[in-house]
Amino acid sequence: MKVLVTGAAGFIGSNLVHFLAQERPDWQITALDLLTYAGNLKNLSSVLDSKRVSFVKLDIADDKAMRRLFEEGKFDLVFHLAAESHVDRSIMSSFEFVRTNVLGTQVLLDAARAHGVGRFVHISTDEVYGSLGPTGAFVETTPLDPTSPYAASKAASDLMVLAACKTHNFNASVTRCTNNYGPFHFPEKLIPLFITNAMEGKKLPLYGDGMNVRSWLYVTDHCDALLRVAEKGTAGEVYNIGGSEDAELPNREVTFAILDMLGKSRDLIQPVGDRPAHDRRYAIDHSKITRDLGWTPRTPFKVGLEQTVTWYLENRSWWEEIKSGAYLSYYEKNYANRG
Ligand code: NAD
Ligand code: TDX
Repeated sequence: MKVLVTGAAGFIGSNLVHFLAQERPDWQITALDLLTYAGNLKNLSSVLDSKRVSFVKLDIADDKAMRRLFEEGKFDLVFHLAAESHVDRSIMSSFEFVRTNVLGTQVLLDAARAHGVGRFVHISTDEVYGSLGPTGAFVETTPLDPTSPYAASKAASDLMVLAACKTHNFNASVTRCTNNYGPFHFPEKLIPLFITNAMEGKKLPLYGDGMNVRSWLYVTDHCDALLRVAEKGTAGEVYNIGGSEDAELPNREVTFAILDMLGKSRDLIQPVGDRPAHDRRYAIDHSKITRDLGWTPRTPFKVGLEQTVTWYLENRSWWEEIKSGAYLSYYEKNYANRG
């Protein structure tokens, strides 16, 4: 089986390559990534030693390069994760979000169809559904109502994938998951940012009243769901993927849990101005993937968070290297005017 993983040097992509290398040892995996600010080859160093995983640095929006890659690669299966993924960055500037997430996905779809790829899994997000009130959960038929430019670009890419299924009988499925957490998570997102800031004795900038709710999915549980969708999912279907029952929490509770695990004071919390159009709550009803593909999340939030905190404690050089240079300019720009 020849498999392409796009966005393979990012957070979920690198975890997926590790997971597939372990679970499907006979697969030949091509790990593709442009190595933007969010991509890091170190995330793949332990699997790149093996002959079963190879790396290519390419831009998914480069039509010629994608057609050449697919012609040579003869892939049976594609997991498409490459994306610009941070909401705050999309609010500062949306261009790369449309280029990679929308145009890049279409280029990839065209190349995959032209070269007879048998199965395509498009990794999307619950953010395409917009914001929930205090009760209820997103189901696969919830109307799309994205609020951020990031979420809008993901919604557009989902629709292009589903259109290819309808128009061209292309064998693709779309997955929409909640917030992931775990090793190799870039420290611009809430959990890795707050763990590493707390370790450095820096303030934890909590947006608004800290009561926005997210449902947290341990990244390995997500990878398990993606493999099931690839192998047993149905063309043209959307699958929601959600976290464990104890993982739906307001941001302030997550922040307290991180500080408690690190033995740090809650005085480190700094309430700051809110994100524009900050979605109040996400929650996923994942009964379809449980019923059809037998998947449920296995990692309770406390266990997953402890594993994650331990990983950041043991891999200080990984995140210290990231939190320098261009990262500091981004940080300054994003947090400067929040009060
Ligand atoms: P990430 O930002 O950590 O990784 C994205 C990777 O894509 C990076 O390695 C980057 O270099 C690469 N990339 C960006 N533009 C590219 C291009 N033009 N060509 C090739 N590679 C390019 O993101 P992540 O958190 O790992 O998210 C992976 C996917 O999962 C994304 O599609 C995201 O929308 C989706 N998702 C993420 C979460 C989450 O909580 N992290 C939740 C739901 C869905
Ligand atoms: O400094 C911060 N302070 C803060 O209070 C940051 C970075 C975030 N937050 C809040 C905003 C959200 O309510 O924490 C929550 C989580 O924020 P992010 O980690 O930025 O994630 P979110 O915006 O929920 O989006 C994530 O999940 C869905 C991923 O970044 C997306 O790629 C994915 O699609």
